Amino acid sequence: MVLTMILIPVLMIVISTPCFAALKIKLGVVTKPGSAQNIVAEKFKALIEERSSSKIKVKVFHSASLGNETEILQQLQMGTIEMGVITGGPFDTFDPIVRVVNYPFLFKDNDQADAILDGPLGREIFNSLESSGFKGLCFSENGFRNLTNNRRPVKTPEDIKGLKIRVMASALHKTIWQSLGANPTPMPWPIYTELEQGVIDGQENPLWVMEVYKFYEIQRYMTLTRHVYSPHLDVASLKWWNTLSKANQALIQTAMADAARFQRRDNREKDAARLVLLAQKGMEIETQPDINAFRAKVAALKDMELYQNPKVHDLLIRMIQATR
Ligand code: EAX
Repeated sequence: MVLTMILIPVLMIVISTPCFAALKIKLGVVTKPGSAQNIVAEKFKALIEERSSSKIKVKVFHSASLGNETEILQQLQMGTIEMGVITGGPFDTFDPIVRVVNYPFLFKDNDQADAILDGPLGREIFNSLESSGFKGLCFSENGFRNLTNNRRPVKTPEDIKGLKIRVMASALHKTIWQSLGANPTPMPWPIYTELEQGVIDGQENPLWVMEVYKFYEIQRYMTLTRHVYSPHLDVASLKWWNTLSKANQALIQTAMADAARFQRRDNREKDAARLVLLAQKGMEIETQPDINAFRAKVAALKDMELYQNPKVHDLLIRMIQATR
């Protein structure tokens, strides 16, 4: 009897403490189902719900239903949503350190990108992001970005002159395309209508985008420029993260890392078939552009204002050394 009198109140306290209550996560992505970001998000949802026996639930908000990537990042800062899978580009205005991973022609290939981003240099980027209110969990991928346009085949930077190219909301991406001679126009995702109506001549994105968003219907020429390796930063709101128990933090961190590894493999396995499909759909694909000429045009970037912050510059130099 006495035991029951003690046990019942104790049990009630335990059950009502937050770490036993179900945790609900709103996760924002700007792209539609089937996209790289959504594959990470859906895999994360499946893993975390299974591993927590549904004590942690995830609702994926896709197709920019929470706003564009900049707006999702602002909501993460405020803590009104919990997580996001966001392309590197739009982080630019929140913390210039992210420009380091978007530096043109930095990574030779996928393996090198993984080794560096999953290692201590990648960790430095996430550590820095904490002062802007983001908890970086891991890197998944958009992939190596390629140019498409509707005006002419592009093999050298001369062919780019004057093309109106949509770029992400990023000072770096804008400068890259200015340096290459284009007329870059920053615009949030999605951009199908603008391409279709000819408001812009072209855009740049990894191969999966041309397939999933059917850009082969409205873009004739593609060049395998692979000018920027574009990761997603899989992030949580730091404000929210700090309210979680250590156990839940560990569960979420591991599930997101597993989801990211799954998605990177999945994306890469599909690339060869995508090239075949895009050619079948009628795209003219330049597979061997003059990459050295492109590189030369952007070589001065690392000494520009964009990278003048000492912390950013220092990491860039170490990143470049680590990839040579
Ligand atoms: O993933 O805005 C962009 O160009 C991104 O790469 C887009 O969200 C597709």
